Amino acid sequence: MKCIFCQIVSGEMSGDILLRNEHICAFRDIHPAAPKHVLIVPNKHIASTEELSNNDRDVAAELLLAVKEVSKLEGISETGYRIISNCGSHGRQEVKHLHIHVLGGAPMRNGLG
Ligand code: DGP
Repeated sequence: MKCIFCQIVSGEMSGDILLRNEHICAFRDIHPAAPKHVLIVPNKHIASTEELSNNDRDVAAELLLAVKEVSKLEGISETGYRIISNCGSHGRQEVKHLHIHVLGGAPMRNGLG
């Protein structure tokens, strides 16, 4: 079956999209873990940070720059937020398409583990 996030990027599956450009797409997480929870994904299928190559420098930069745009759109740029990218089984990555979680809208719990 085709990757869920590829389907959202292509429009085959609906998604609450906030932002998109040539390289990335940002949409709301279907199971929000915070009042504001947005996922930023590359349009191109890259499975995880481990699969990023030197040819992906533009997309890697766009992913991080999109965090700032999302924070403005979600009204959390001043209060702050947390970004997370899970990778592999120890990272508990469920969807095997690289994504950055942007979480905010309330104080995050202490700790990262
Ligand atoms: P991760 O564990 O980092 O792979 O998190 C994957 C996230 O993707 C999880 O928070 C739920 C979200 N998710 C899974 N399926 C869908 C979907 O079909 N639509 C949206 N918007 N989010 C999804």
